[in-house]
Amino acid sequence: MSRLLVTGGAGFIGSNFVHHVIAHTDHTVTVLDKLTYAGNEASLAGLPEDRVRLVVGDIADAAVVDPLVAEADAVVHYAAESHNDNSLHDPRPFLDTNIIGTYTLLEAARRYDVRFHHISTDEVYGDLELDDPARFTESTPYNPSSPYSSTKAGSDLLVRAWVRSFGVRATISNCSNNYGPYQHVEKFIPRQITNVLRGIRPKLYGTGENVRDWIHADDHSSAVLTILDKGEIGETYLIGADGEKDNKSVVELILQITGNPTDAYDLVTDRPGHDLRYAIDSTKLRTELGWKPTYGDFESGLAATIDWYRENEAWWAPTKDGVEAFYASKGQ
Ligand code: NAD
Ligand code: TDX
Repeated sequence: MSRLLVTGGAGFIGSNFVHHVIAHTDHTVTVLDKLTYAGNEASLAGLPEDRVRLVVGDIADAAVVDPLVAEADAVVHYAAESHNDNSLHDPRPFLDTNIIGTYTLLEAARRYDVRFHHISTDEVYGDLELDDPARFTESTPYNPSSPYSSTKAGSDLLVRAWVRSFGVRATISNCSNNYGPYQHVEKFIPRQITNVLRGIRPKLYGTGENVRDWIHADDHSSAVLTILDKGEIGETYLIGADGEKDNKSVVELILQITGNPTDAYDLVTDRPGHDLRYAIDSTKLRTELGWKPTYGDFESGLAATIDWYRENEAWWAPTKDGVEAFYASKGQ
């Protein structure tokens, strides 16, 4: 049994991880989360109070971070400003949280010699051409495109430096696009699902040809637990489930599953600097640590996610109108 400190545990992937940990291990969890617009206490509802505790605070505040890290056996660091579109509008919070926040946690992990796992993204590698047979691997050079991905790249490099220079016992994982329950409606899949549920036409940026490599958040969680358990200190592991799909196909699938005409969507203003394609080669994680995903079928995972949003309107309804007003102001 271990005591995990999970930063950003009230966000999308962090809360999925906390649910996964409670269901599959006997660890206890302290969530440290600032509850920004993206954090939601309701995502942790129903979890046992004797195993999960929420501390509301900022990862960039050493006075909050230090005692929590000191009492933990391991830190799993999910907290971030995570939305590319927001980073194009107002980059500053991305620097404060993703860079200074990660630095503050690393200093605490160094001070108290606590095992650290850093959650990152495939976006640090930039993008691929649609017809490029290559996929990202652990040795692909960093080439981030947006303020979001450049701050995530910076945070990864801080972790590597704290391992090398100070002996911090850290690992890093870079995962592809996640889908599943508890994802904020600003993101692509929940935005389109909740649009359809509200009778609004889905909105595809540009031509809809951009490709993302989808993995269910629960598979991401099992991969992170595997790395915590068996990962080698100082190593980076790419997490992916061979789920490449272009955005247009995803929207068509959402329309089809919900019984709508598959061409009932709008093409809208493209995202500036929009990465064309991401694709992960997760051979290292699979062969060295023996992990494999369990959600093999994207269509049934997507159908279950649509059901979740249909059944949990109270979770997303309060944020929907504000998100749509923000996008409408940008022609999206
Ligand atoms: P999210 O925006 O849903 O959640 C982020 C959480 O962090 C929120 O609960 C928020 O309140 C909290 N937070 C933000 N700033 C904070 C601060 N200063 N102090 C404490 N808490 C703070 O994000 P997500 O999609 O769940 O992403 C989680 C992590 O996974 C991020 O590090 C992201 O880069 C990474 N990631 C995401 C994806 C994806 O597809 N969403 C893919 C790969 C990696
Ligand atoms: O309304 C939309 N229409 C649309 O076509 C939105 C919101 C997005 N898109 C496109 C842009 C991307 O090609 O869909 C794709 C996915 O967009 P996002 O959900 O914003 O995700 P992305 O930019 O790919 O980044 C995500 O995956 C990697 C997460 O938000 C990041 O945190 C993670 O690092």
